[in-house]
Amino acid sequence: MNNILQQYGSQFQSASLETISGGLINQTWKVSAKGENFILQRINDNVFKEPQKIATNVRLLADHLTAIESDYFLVSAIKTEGGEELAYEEGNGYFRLTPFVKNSKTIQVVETSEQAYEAALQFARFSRTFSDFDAKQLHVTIPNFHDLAYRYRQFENALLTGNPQRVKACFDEINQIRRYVHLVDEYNRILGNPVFKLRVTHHDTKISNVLFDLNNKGICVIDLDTVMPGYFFSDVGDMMRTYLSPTNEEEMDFSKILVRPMFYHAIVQGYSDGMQGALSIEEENSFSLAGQFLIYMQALRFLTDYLNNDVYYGAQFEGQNLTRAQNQLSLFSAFVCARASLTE
Ligand code: GN1
Ligand code: MG
Repeated sequence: MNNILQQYGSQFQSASLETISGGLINQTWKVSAKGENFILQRINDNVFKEPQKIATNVRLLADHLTAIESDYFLVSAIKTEGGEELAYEEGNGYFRLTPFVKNSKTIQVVETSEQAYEAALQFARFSRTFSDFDAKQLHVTIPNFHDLAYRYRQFENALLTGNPQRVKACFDEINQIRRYVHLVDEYNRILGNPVFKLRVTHHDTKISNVLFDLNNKGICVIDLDTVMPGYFFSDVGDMMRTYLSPTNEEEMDFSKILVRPMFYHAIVQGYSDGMQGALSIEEENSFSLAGQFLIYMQALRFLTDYLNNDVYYGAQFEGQNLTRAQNQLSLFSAFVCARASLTE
């Protein structure tokens, strides 16, 4: 990584790197150089086909904050000595360097409902801060990223063009997915309804994308590569998907997958508080639908990738994406069962 870091100046000559694991798409390192810490991220340009769009989006948001004199803390990229927001090396790809925020920490697993509340508050605060910014100005860094109808079409294509042995072996999972196809129609209906507002949306609301201070209060959100115009469903739904169960999508013992009602209520409360009255009544009434959409979408995405020989997520062992899909289908069932009592 030396050639990349050198683009940021001589301070990085004897920098040390430590891998940060967790994400499935980009690679991340903590960089220490001359007593200061940074985060370096290699952008996966198979997924982000035009990495410059990420940099442009963050700059547009930063400019907006300056214009409205907001003190919102946006973690922007450090520029290379040549003034670029991305460092590039032939054969090595695109990188972003950001400061490591002092006295901050990230957490990997949501253990308390207070953490869920704080995270939801932060993701809502992020969207709310940009409520006077026209979200349509942002570039779409991954086209159709959270478009449920598009994800369903990809799944149907995989049934036709994917690995035929895998398609055959996934008879049960394919049927489970098909049983809930009405969600796709519901999603399409909703998108045509302007009461669901297009907002600046994060699209990757896992807990490790929130910075906490040392008193466990949220500071801000990070990992802004999927910030795009989007809907309430994406951020709320992905929190449901990743905070409700004490297990994550890698868990292979599906009997451990649970929906924790206190965590559901913490997300609803935190998100509503952070939006400060900006949600429409219809949005306020759609929290549980958001959970369904996003859990279902992730099951679809993992299963589709398995059928397509793991081209998108990769796999460390045979059947990993199938297991992930089964895990998300279990979570989906648990969520659907719990839904009535959650929304009482
Ligand atoms: C990917 O790379 P990571 O883990 O932040 C994916 C998300 C999925 C998630 C599932 C760009 O996010 O949409 O929900 O994996 N990001 C992209 O773990 O596809
Ligand atoms: Mg991400």
